[in-house]
Amino acid sequence: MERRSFLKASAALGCAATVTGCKTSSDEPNKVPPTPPVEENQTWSACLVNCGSNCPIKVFSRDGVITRVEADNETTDEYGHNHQIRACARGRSLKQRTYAPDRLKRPMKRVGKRGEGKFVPISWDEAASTVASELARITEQYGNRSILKLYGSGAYYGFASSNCFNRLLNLNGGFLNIYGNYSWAQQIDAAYATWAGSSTNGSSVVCLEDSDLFIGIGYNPSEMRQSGSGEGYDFLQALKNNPSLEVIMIDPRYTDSMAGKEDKWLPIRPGTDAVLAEAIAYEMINSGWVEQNSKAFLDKYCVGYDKASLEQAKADLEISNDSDKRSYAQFIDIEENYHDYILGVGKFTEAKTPEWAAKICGISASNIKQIADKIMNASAPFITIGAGVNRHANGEQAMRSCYMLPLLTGKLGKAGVSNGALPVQGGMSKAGLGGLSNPIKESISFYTFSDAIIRGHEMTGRKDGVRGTEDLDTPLGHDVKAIFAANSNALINQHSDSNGTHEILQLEESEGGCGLIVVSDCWMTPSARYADILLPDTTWLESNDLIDNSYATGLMGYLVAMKAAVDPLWDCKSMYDMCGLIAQKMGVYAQYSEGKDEAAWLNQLYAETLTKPTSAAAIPALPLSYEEAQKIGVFRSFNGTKRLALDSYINGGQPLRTPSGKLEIYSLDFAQKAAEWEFNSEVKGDSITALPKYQATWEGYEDEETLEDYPLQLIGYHTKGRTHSSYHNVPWLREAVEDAVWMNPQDAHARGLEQGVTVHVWSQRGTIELPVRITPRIAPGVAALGQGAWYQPDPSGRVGPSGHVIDIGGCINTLTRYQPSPSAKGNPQHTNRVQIARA
Ligand SMILES: Nc1nc2c(c(=O)[nH]1)N[C@H]1C(S)=C(S)[C@@H](COP(=O)(O)OP(=O)(O)OC[C@H]3O[C@@H](n4cnc5c(=O)[nH]c(N)nc54)[C@H](O)[C@@H]3O)O[C@H]1N2
Ligand SMILES: Nc1nc2c(c(=O)[nH]1)N[C@H]1C(S)=C(S)[C@@H](COP(=O)(O)OP(=O)(O)OC[C@H]3O[C@@H](n4cnc5c(=O)[nH]c(N)nc54)[C@H](O)[C@@H]3O)O[C@H]1N2
Ligand code: SF4
Ligand SMILES: [Mo]
Repeated sequence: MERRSFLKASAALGCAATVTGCKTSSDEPNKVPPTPPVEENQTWSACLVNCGSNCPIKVFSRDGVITRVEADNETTDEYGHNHQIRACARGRSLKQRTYAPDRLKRPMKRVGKRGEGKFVPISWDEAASTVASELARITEQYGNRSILKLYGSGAYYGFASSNCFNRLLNLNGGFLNIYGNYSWAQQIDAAYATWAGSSTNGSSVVCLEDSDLFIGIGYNPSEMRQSGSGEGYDFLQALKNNPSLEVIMIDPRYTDSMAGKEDKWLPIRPGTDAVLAEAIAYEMINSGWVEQNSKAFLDKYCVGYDKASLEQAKADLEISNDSDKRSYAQFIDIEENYHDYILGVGKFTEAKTPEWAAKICGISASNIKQIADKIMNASAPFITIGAGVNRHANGEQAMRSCYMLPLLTGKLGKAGVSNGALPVQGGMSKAGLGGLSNPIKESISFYTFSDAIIRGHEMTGRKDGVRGTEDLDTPLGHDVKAIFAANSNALINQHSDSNGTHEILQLEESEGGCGLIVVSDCWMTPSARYADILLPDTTWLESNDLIDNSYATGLMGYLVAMKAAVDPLWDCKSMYDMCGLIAQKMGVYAQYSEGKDEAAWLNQLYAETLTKPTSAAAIPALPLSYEEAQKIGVFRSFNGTKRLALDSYINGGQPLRTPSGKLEIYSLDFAQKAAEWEFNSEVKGDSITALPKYQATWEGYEDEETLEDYPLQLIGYHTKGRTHSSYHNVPWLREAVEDAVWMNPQDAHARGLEQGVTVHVWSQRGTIELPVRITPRIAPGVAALGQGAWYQPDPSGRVGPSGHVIDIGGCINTLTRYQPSPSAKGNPQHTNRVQIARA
């Protein structure tokens, strides 16, 4: 079907085919939503999960019981003006989630081993006293650097956020910081190396109007930005508004962002995007196109394209007044330039031809040549590289290699062109509760927390990426002894190697493990099972708060003044109140609360929000009092301004903050790290280079060590049925979006598998059990699994082919490896080799 007619057809189909936050009622204008019965009370809440949006939710309740929820159905719903911020299936299931049988109802303390899930209820008084006294003991015994606030992204509150824990821990003298995140660790590093800026500063999606070619590499906004006002919806509108835009998608999976909207899908082998990028570069350079068309751009704005460019950069650095800059000159090797590397000349021997690339990445040489031709012929190529590419063993280099493509076109700064980064987002902003300042300067990568439990004392900057120590060899000097995990399931479920993490978390303090694990959640998640003290939080529907549109809202900004639909259920307390109780026991309540209760804080934060520049354009206008705002609920502000990537550098003449001030093809920071850091030669691909280069890695396509026993590559993806592990415990969603491992018919038939049979998927680290979905939507040789299912080792102790107890929950992290990536020390969770067989 032609794309344009498909778009019409899909508009008519509405939501029926897929579970998306799409627009059914505007397609059925006569269908008016039911008027609530009079005795029902209606308030506004929101879905605060980490999907990039915070969709408003209408909550109906009667006699203190939530009766139903609705998505935003206000306004006349004109796109680009006041369109509705419709919640997806997840937000619409919030009543189920709020009343889920596994809600944490009262504070508890652990009585069994960590992970066993054996707890006894305790009073809030006991819970708060225990946390306060244990925190004091551990601080005294091991120091503040042994206390860690874990990464957690489960609730994007403004006020009752996990910052309440930061306040507590800072009032206790501080804690070990973490840097980076599971989403973008490697791409942040790559963007920093290339333009010393954000990895989300790509041109805004509306700029697609001016483009004639879109290339999405691992870019899937329709599934990962599902809000009715999110990037996914903007992307769909942009395609509709520019029917002549050619769309090429490169992804091992055929995603909903395609589903007929693409002109071409090129299934690529995971972890090999750098190979594809290099072969495209080869075509562009070898044909003489770069010399004729973009050489002047590369000379003026970039460092490292060829020998001359590096010679110039070295000379410039050597005469710099800034001694830091002068010291970078020593890391320049002029033979190590991109032109020679790609063509295989000078010190390099292998040309990066399409024929070479095809064998590795699985895309044919003729297709590679065709994409290269399209890029060269496009007047405004808009290239976007999604974070699926970064969540790999050497995601840093994969991202940097792909960022080369927009540079080579020489068209950056022109209308309709982007730089490869994720599209910049708009939005309104709100004031939130601050976490107070942390006097501790040392930080570790978010991802290395489990390692820091057992070897924090010896972790260094040179080997482990520890920051803030005196020098690269001064060890952190402390193991992690206390963990505070608030709205996080990263303690085990979302972290790599669940079975390995289990072993570490199970260690008692006397065995060299943690002395205190505090978990605050609303449900008995896999991570909650590892808590020593469990603190039950109120859910979003029980909360008063002030929230904005979160970080990937697309072009529609909004604020929601949330009002609790019902009182805190059971014996739950808001994060502000539970931390307040602990603060009392610590004797720091006055500093913690600054003399304010919830209402006083919300009034203050609301007043601060009123002064934000984005507040002026709110529709309707923001009233003076927070209480009034709660009655209205939702305030919107659409901003469709076209924002061009790197505009201020290319068109505004402002230098970049890279050491050279230019776009760095040859990264001076990477060159320095490559020279100074220590990498593990036993870990294939654990290395970095100044140039963006493809690295064959452990458990990558080319890894021979695992080829025989684990012939399939396995990637995770962010499924519509959950946000990470959030919403896993909602049966509606488990029915709506199947949790099954995707396999290509070729691979399934070779194993004698039929559709839907139960299979074992195993790696060197564990076995999971779940159904198989046989589908041509996944490349041959690759398996795919929605991440976030809950880790659940079979209580009967059945052992799988890997020799581990089978995870009947089907959590992908039972299979993933804990191996920090070379530079960012981030999570390589999409790099896995597995075998699959009938269970
Ligand atoms: N529905 C839903 N939405 C979400 C989330 C969720 O859990 N569920 N989580 C949110 C969060 S916190 C984040 S960080 C984002 C994550 O958003 P992304 O990082 O974009 O999501 P992924 O699904 O991991 O990867 C995107 C695509 O990359 C593909 N991919 C994987 N490996 C490769 C590769 O080597 N090469 C190429 N070319 N493609 C590859 C995957 O098949 C997938 O289609 O999503 C956010 N939105
Ligand atoms: N294999 C693999 N692993 C991955 C990924 C992948 O692609 N593949 N993606 C990674 C990415 S990008 C991310 S961002 C991380 C996300 O990892 P996490 O930040 O751990 O996100 P969630 O799994 O959503 O867990 C959030 C937790 O918050 C809890 N929660 C929700 N609302 C509230 C509340 O109001 N109060 C409290 N106290 N708790 C609440 C939820 O119940 C849940 O336990 O996962 C990473 N893990
Ligand atoms: S999961 Fe995201 S898109 Fe869905 S309702 Fe929640 S905030 Fe909106
Ligand atoms: Mo993420």
